[in-house]
Parts: sequence; structure tokens; C-alpha cells
Amino acid sequence: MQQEAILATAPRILTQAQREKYFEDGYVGVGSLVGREWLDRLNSVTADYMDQSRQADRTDKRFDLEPDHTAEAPRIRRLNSPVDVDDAYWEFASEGPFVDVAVDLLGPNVKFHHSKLNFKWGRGGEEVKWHQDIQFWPHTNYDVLTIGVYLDDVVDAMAPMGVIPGSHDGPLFDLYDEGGEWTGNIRDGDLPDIAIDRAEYLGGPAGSITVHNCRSIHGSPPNDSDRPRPLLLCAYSCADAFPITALTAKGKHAEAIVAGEPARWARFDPRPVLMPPDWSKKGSFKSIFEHQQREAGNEAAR
Ligand SMILES: O=C(O)CCC(=O)C(=O)O
Repeated sequence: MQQEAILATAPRILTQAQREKYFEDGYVGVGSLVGREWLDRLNSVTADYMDQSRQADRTDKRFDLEPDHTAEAPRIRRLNSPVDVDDAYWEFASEGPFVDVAVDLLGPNVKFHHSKLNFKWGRGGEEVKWHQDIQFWPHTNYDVLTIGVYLDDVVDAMAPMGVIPGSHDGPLFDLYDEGGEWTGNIRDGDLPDIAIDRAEYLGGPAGSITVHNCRSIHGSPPNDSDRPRPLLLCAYSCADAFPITALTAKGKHAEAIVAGEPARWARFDPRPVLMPPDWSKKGSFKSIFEHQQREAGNEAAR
């Protein structure tokens, strides 16, 4: 659906100004959008998984762990695909306010793509280097976005996610290094072209959301504060955007319609997309953290 047509329909949850900001800049942050009831439920299941991570001694399908994670002092980078792990996350992703946000920005027919819960632990939780998402999971068009909610208050010192305004309308960057290895981040040599000094960092009280288009350049620094910065992220697409790799094919809820109707026709955007490595072979996929930190692979989820 064209952005003019989307803007011409009444919004469900965002203001018109927030929708216009998303289309203009490629992202929008909204303070305190997710209510206390959802936050309490999500924080309660998240605390259980944080506890379970004590049993894990290395990154596996469920947990992406920092190298110095221990049972006594857990340091989780990511809970992989939370919607496949616990119904509370799926109910939130498929029935909660994210669906209304997605409809306000993508139109009435919306599919779920995948989810992740990035913890960015305190005292050095790892940075996410500047990147765009769509090269990880190419689709037939770019009406694909990710919505995140902070499960705790996030101030500037806690490394909120930063996004570069207008970058969704610019080029897609190469996420392979000069030697042809996938790194999942924009090359150092390309950084002078991306106006990092214009990045807007989206923090806020617990329940604040971030929304960014799949072409928007984004990232976040290490978390040098004392507290983790839990950000639950869910990606959605317009129903007529179809993935052209099999990355999420085994996800229980991948491609589930969460609003409106499925599409019979795929819509193609003429702009090219960089293809990621073939991650279809068991054990060949590494998380963004493992790629960006150049770690040896484990059997991580998407
Ligand atoms: O957690 C963040 O700050 C950024 C997340 C992100 O870009 C990703 O996981 O792809």
C-alpha cells in the first residue's frame, strides 16, 4: 500500500505526526506506548529465561551469550526468537499494540516475520555496529519494519538504539568485508558516507517503542551503565512483501498474518538487494553479534 493511502486512513494507535515522521525519516520513537500490564507479563517471563540461561555455558539455539557469561553472573546478548519460546511473547507480538503500530505504518494487511530480545547487558554489553536489516532477510519489497519495546527505563547512558534520519531512502550498503566475508555491519571505509553525527538515539521509560524501516541504518554503542537494556524486537511486513531466502522458514509463526488478509500477488520493488550467505545448512547461521564480533559459529537461531 502506498504511503499516501496509508496516511489517508485513520490511525489505530499512532498520531498522524508520528506516522509522517516514520515515512520522512525512516523511523520513529514513541514514549511509554506499551502499558504496564503487558510490561509486567513480558518482564515476568523474561526473568524466568534470564534464570534459565544460568544452565547454558555457550551460545545455543535459544540463548546468544557473551563470551564471559557464567551461571553466577549471566551475560545474555539475546534470547533468540522469543515468540517460539513462550506464548506470552507470541500473544504480545500477534495481539498487542505492535500490531496496531504495524497497521498504521504498513496498511491493513500485515505479516509477522521474526523476533528477538536483545539484552545489551550492563558494564560493557556489546555494541551493535551500524547496519541495515534487509540484507539479512531480503524481501520482494521494502515495506518491512522492526518494532522494539524497552522492557525497562532506558536513559542515554544505557546505549539506546540510534537511527540515521533519511537513510531508508539512501543506498543499501555492502555487509561483506573486503575479503568477501559476511560481517553484518557497514564497512569502516563506508562510514564517512553515512552521517553518523546525525543519528537520533531512541530511549525512554519502560514501554517506549522504536520503529525502523528495514533499509534504515541503525546500531547502538556498548552499554557502560550498570543495568541491562532489554529491547524486545519484532519484525513485520506488508502482506505482499515475501521473503526471498528461507531464513525464518522453520519459525513457528514466521509469515503468520496478524492483521487483514494474506496477499495472492507479490509486489516487487525495482531497487536491488544484497543477498546474505546461504544459511539454510544446519549450524551455518551465526547471530549478528557473532558475525560482528568475528566469533566462531554456534548453532544460533536467526
Ligand atoms: O539492540 C540494538 O540496539 C539494535 C538491534 C539490532 O539492530 C539488531 O538486533 O539487528
